[in-house]
Amino acid sequence: MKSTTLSLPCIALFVATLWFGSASDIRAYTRWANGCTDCHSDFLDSTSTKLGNTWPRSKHNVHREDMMNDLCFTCHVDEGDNPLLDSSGGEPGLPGVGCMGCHGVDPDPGTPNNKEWGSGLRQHHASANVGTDNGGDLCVDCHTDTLARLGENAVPVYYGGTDVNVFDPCNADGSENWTSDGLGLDNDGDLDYDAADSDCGEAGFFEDGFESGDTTAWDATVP
Ligand code: HEC
Ligand code: HEC
Ligand code: HEC
Ligand code: HEC
Ligand SMILES: [Ca+2]
Ligand SMILES: [Ca+2]
Ligand SMILES: [Ca+2]
Repeated sequence: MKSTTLSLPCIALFVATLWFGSASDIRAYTRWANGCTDCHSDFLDSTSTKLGNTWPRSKHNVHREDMMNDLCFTCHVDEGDNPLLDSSGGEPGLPGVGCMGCHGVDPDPGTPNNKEWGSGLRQHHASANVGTDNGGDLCVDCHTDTLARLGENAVPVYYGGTDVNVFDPCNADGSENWTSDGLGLDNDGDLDYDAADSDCGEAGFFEDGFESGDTTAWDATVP
């Protein structure tokens, strides 16, 4: 009896050590199909995680042929590999930073990749309360983002690059939207998209005059 009560916690601790010690290797989201696909279906189909939103063709084809003119190595190192999230072969003028070239921004330029480019993307998942993956984890269970997050208007490094057809994170030109909902990305993860995000307010104002339609600050008095 005594040995049983002693050994059970020992076994539990041993198993827990194995489990948590290897968790980041097994579940690591270093690549698209190692965790993201728990919730996002195949990249090769045209479904969206956003209710009512549809892609005109597969996410793969819209990304590679519409958003970009056949730039395979913005995502792949070898054609057809399961892409790393923040590393790729690169294309002329475009560094090999993978998905983070559009789904992230460097919060601390000039320093080596600090693994926090995707903090806005993670914040969007937290804000939208997407819940846990198949391993029972939230993004924050593995990621500690410590640097200040940049705003919606911070321009990702691939935007406007050679043969890239996405230009404006505030989506004033519509170039960040490729689906039925008319929205681009919530780049900083506060759930406000594009021009509805206050980070984009000023740019919208100066680009087309009175985009917000908010007249409360207007003054009828002629100076
Ligand atoms: C636990 C489920 C889950 C996991 C895991 C997950 N996602 Fe998502 N993701 C969602 C849901 C749900 C949405 C839509 C949320 C909303 O806006 O209502 C979403 C939205 C997105 C968006 C659109 C964001 C925007 O600005 O509208 C991108 C891009 C994305 N996910 C990429 C990823 C990547 C890359 C990974 C892996 C690193 C990942 N997701 C892992 C559930 C998940
Ligand atoms: C936006 C990022 C992105 C770009 C750009 C991209 N791919 Fe992919 N590709 C992916 C992802 C993600 C997968 C799915 C990997 C998985 O699920 O294992 C994939 C899968 C594939 C596959 C395997 C599935 C299949 O269709 O047979 C091939 C081959 C492939 N890509 C070729 C290409 C070629 C060629 C180009 C350039 C014309 C390209 N890809 C551009 C992200 C990309
Ligand atoms: C089980 C642990 C785990 C979970 C859960 C997890 N990740 Fe990660 N993720 C990792 C590891 C490990 C890396 C690789 C870090 C490295 O290379 O140093 C990584 C890398 C990333 C990167 C590239 C690094 C960067 O620049 O930000 C992104 C983006 C990313 N994850 C997004 C997400 C999102 C979004 C979620 C939640 C939907 C998520 N991850 C949940 C373990 C996890
Ligand atoms: C050239 C810029 C660019 C690159 C590179 C890029 N994406 Fe995207 N991605 C976008 C844009 C813009 C959207 C939003 C389109 C829309 O919703 O209208 C998007 C949307 C998505 C979504 C949302 C799908 C949904 O549920 O509606 C996922 C998931 C995604 N990308 C994954 C990836 C992954 C994984 C990679 C790297 C392998 C990647 N993207 C590389 C620009 C890019
Ligand atoms: Ca859209
Ligand atoms: Ca936002
Ligand atoms: Ca945006």
